[in-house]
Amino acid sequence: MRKKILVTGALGQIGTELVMKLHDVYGTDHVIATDIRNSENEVVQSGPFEILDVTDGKRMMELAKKYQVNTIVHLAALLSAKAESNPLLAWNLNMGGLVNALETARELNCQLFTPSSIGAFGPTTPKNKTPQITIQRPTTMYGVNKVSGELLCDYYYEKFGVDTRGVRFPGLISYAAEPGGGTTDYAVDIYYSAIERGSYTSYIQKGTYMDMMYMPDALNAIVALMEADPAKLKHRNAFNITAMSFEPEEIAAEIRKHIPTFTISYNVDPVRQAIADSWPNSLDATAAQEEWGFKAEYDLEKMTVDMLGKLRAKLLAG
Ligand code: AKB
Repeated sequence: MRKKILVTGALGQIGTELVMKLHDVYGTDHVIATDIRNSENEVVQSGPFEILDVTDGKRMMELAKKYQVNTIVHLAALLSAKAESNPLLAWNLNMGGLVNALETARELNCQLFTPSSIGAFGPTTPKNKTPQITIQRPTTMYGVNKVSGELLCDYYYEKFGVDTRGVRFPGLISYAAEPGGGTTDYAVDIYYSAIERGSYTSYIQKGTYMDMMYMPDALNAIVALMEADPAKLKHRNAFNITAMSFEPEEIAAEIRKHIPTFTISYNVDPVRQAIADSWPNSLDATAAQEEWGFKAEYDLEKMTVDMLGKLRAKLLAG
């Protein structure tokens, strides 16, 4: 059956690009974009758009019924650093929104995709090539939300047969919409700053490795997993995926290949550094590769060429 998809958090970093991709794959009328705010942007102007606060389960259900959707892509969430500055809000929004999405999916028999994150791991997790199944004792509110969300999605599949699917995203790098409130955001900020100022002051300390991925690979992964043959999915939710792992000096060196005078300095933010230190250096994505053919096309070199080119064009256009 052709998918008809309700997307929450459609004006966020992932949603802004995912909605346009879903228009291409499934047709504009088959994608209902929703967000808590409105904005003059192509997501709002190019197809169905509705205001939705994901903590309002009644409204989510009404919209899902109104448009007769059979799939929900639930993206609305507070990211790690923001969640740490307001843990109770994070719990209410991240968990309340997910429960509403799961209940809507259960009642209307929808497939549900929702992302987990490298934030679902903690300081006692093996740091390198972190396995698919391993110790998960995160020390952040965001991590607590993500682990709870993974378990809740497994529960709704086992108990109610809801077709839940998800990946653990690494830091996502993109030029269309800026991320907000994450720990890995430095790897986006650095490109803006390189073009606009020729230098960057990093809030993450040199030597801190984290997994990262360029947005086109993240979007392909979402569609590939949503379309994957359920008979082949042993894990279903929270698949480890990654494209690259680097630390600030390495991304700076890559940028320097294109902007030779570029410099990086450090003014470390203790909160975000502590979060980064509690996360893995690199994930093992074997389960995603074997069960639904996950493959990333962009490494640091290829991403930097594309990112600098696209960002320059965007910033020039004003
Ligand atoms: C964050 O930094 O909070 C996010 C994530 C890795 O989930 N980008």
